Amino acid sequence: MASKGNASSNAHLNTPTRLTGAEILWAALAGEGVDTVFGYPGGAILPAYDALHKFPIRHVLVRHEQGAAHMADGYARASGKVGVALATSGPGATNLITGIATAMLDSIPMVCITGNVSSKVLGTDAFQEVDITGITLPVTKHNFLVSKTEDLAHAIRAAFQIARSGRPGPVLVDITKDAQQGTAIFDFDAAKPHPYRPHPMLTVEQSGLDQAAELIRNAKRPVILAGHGIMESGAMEQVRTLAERAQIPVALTLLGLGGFPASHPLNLGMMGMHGEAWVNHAIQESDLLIACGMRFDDRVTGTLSTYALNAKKIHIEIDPAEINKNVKADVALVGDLRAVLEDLLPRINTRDGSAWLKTIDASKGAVAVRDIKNLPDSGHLYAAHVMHDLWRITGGDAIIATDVGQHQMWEAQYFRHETPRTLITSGGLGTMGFGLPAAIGAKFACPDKDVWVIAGDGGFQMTASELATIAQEKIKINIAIINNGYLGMIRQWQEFLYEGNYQAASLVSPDFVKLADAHGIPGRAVRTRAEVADAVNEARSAKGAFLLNFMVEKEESVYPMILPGSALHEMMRRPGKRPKDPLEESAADE
Ligand SMILES: Cc1cc2nc3c(=O)[nH]c(=O)nc-3n(C[C@H](O)[C@H](O)[C@H](O)COP(=O)(O)OP(=O)(O)OC[C@H]3O[C@@H](n4cnc5c(N)ncnc54)[C@H](O)[C@@H]3O)c2cc1C
Ligand SMILES: Cc1ncc(C[n+]2csc(CCOP(=O)(O)OP(=O)(O)O)c2C)c(N)n1
Ligand SMILES: [Mg+2]
Repeated sequence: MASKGNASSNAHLNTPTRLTGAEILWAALAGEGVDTVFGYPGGAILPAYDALHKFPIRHVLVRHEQGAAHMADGYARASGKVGVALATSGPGATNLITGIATAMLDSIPMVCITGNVSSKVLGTDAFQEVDITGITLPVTKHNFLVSKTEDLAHAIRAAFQIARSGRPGPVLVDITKDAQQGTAIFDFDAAKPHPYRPHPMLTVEQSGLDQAAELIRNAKRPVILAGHGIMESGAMEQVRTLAERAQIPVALTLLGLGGFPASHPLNLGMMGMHGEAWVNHAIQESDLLIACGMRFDDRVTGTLSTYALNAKKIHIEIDPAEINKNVKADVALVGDLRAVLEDLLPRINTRDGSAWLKTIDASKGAVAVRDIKNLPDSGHLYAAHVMHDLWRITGGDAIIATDVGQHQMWEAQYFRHETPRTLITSGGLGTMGFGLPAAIGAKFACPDKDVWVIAGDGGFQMTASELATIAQEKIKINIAIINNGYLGMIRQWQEFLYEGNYQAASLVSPDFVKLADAHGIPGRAVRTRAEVADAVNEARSAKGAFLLNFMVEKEESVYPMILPGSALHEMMRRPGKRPKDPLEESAADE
């Protein structure tokens, strides 16, 4: 069972009291609203663990510190709150790094606490000493080395403020052992950091808003590019109002999925490398792109020199460094998306967008038939069928954490996300091994939600040790392994770009059902399309965690695909005959 402390210790928050550094750490975390931390002990952090039982915080013992970081990340993505991971010095701290970098690339608010050797021996290559603040400098939004007990409360409070303010990101607080053991007066209120002051460039000029409104008024073929910033800003309503009032279709990034309802008539679907063909065509033909909290990642733009050449660009973005980084903005509105849109909306009148919407609709018929409908139901099982059934059976009302690879793209294509924070996926770093621990973090954040992890047979093995965490914590997570016997995305690239020279792509795996069983988690292998729905229902109705091992087609590829170096509209389509009827791609048996 998770350790859980004594709720009465929160009293420290009201009255300045002399405490040890270890106690100050927990008291400050509790004061910041932390209820759960994910961690792994070791010598340099043991003083902190020694004080844990006095505080109302649940500690989840992970099996590898990478898991702790991904759990904190999954917790943050699912809840919108700051996730917290804890590790010892040296190898404990370095094991966190992949998880920290994953959070950094996707702007996730997270605080990682590490212990370090005593301040007197810092820099002497003491046992398990690494310069973790030096190592994590490029992958944290900020980090602190605390070597005096009296500095600790302020560092923790500042870490939370930095992690969650402006463009969110991970912050590391490294605390020497003597700083944990010493004492100081803990005064929570006095440790409050200076109020967050937005970057001086974060002021939107009235003239910028007027120009943006003018561009929208005059546009004939506008497209909203909806990104992860919608979730981070809580701007779902404002984006929807803009789209509906001005009748502008909405294309989403991978991390934007859920920010605008999939079922909304103005939702075009995902853009980019594995996005919908009609979405990418619409972007290329557009005369105005309105980028809302997205950063024109290379997976989104294809070759920049050919990207949306006829479109003016309005870029609404909180981080000035993103403006003109990849794509030049004609109008840059630098600020919080929700606040900017609230200022912009009074300037937006209703527009008739029907001609452009009709054009896009027609292009769907011509070029964009989702392939699944045409896959023969010949007893073979395709990942798309699994995603579709999962979506249909859950009614879309589930949190899905994915791993990285083909299955991640199929999830994005076939599971329709209606609401924000229901897709938890590593976009920028593309970290294999993310899915299972991220799902655990999401379950702690949203215990009443149906939480699924969808992982490949490769990535699942990177952090499969966290099955033991699920067992120990007795949490209900449904695990779907899309088992194609390959590092599928690698196989696909080798098929398309390396003349089918499959090297290090084929994968021998353990029997995942037996592996789950060894952890006391029941499971079942699924081999045909006809079994999928029953298996999904069995997993959902099981009391505890359940693992489904979907034995899917081995050499299936994700389409469409923009090959590296190609323009957004030069998508590789599934070879073979094109069906006549447009859209409504469905994996349901016809
Ligand atoms: C195998 C693989 C394939 C992929 N294929 C695709 C693909 O086909 N299509 C695709 O879209 N992606 C794809 N990705 C993901 C891609 O790499 C990027 O992670 C993704 O496109 C980034 O989306 P984003 O810009 O919306 O989010 P982020 O990278 O999180 O950027 C969000 C932006 O919003 C800003 N922001 C944050 N808060 C606010 C706020 N309050 N107000 C305003 N702005 C704010 C941030 O500063 C940042 O610039 C793929 C990833 C993998 C691993
Ligand atoms: C930690 C890490 N190592 C390597 C990669 C490169 N990579 C991207 S996708 C992929 C294959 C994933 O295979 P699997 O987990 O089986 O998923 P599939 O593509 O088959 O659905 C690899 C190796 C990565 N993204 N992350
Ligand atoms: Mg695989």
